[in-house]
Amino acid sequence: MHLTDDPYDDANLTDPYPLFQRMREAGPAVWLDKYDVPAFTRFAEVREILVDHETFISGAGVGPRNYHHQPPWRKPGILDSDPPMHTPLRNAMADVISPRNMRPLRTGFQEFATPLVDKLLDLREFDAITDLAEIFPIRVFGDAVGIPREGRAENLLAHGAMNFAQFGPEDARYDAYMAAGEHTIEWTMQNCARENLTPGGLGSMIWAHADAGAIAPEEAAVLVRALLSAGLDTTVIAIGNTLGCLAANPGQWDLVHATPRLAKFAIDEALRFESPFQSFFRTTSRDVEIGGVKIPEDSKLIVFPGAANRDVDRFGPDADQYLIEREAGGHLTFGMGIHQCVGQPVSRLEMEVLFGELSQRVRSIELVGEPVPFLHNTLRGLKSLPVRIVPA
Ligand code: OVM
Repeated sequence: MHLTDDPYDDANLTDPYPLFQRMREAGPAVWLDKYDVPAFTRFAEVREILVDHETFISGAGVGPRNYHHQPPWRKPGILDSDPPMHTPLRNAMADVISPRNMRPLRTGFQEFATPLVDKLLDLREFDAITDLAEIFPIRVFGDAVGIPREGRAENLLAHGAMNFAQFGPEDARYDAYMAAGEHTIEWTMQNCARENLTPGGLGSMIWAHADAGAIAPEEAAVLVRALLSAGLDTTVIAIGNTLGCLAANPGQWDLVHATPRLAKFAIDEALRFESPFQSFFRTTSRDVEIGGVKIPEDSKLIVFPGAANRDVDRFGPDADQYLIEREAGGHLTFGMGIHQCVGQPVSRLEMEVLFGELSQRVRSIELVGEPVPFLHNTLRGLKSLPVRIVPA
């Protein structure tokens, strides 16, 4: 089935779901003529592709650029590699972001969440993106990794947006994020160096694996870079999207407020419903047939977790509704298989602490203006979310 639609144009990025539905209904695989590449939007095939990392490789890049024929934008790392290169990188990162290392972080996260919510309750009306969703991870995640406080706000979000632009087409929007992020590369790489990372932080723990000989020093720097470029924008957007969902669905906030342990489910359902991470590419390592299409070796294909998460065959006829009491746990927002997000315990801890605090102290969250979408080829989030909160 051929489609001439462009999932990356302004209208479809603003509201991708009608197109995603047409793509899912058109078949298990659709051919996007504009990009000359097969695309997968159904839950079953997206999952199948992600778990079969031997057929659908990452080592040729997870954007449209095929590293077998074009140079990578920068030194490949944990994201754009396959075993055996990927394995020690993944093991080091998994060891650093282990439950044992998460527990001590909770206190610092909570110590920042309490006064932040005090301040927001004083303000009553504020922008939930710039005054909350961005502020919290920039502080607590930056501290957890162990980078200087100064320079974070100016560098990290623009760096992430540039990085994630690599996972989509190299169009005018891509050029804009590349240009806007260029000035952040030096600051970011500087803070990946061992001597600039706070002892005891996650960044420094990555370097300990280089000291132990498990990974090379250059690999340690690239792993810290991965942490900084993958861990921040995604969490900011996830917090913003969760707030957006809850502001638009006051009945769902009532449930969270009445039963704060439901905050976890409100977060997971928001991750499913508005995936911060919408799409990326894989490359075939052999001739393969999937979803009724034959794909030759060394071809690119696009997967859309953001569409798979709305598949009625997996999530039921109400997949297009934000319902925190559903079983959202199987969503593909963090991927699946050997590349499944290794950082999710940090991101989830940040969100659980923040929404735990909000759920107890905030009676309601009301929209007081039109949310403004953040248009990006890979990420889906909000640039502005004007809200009013009422204290409990
Ligand atoms: C990177 C990177 C690493 C892991 C994940 C990711 C989800 C990006 O090195 O840029 O995005």
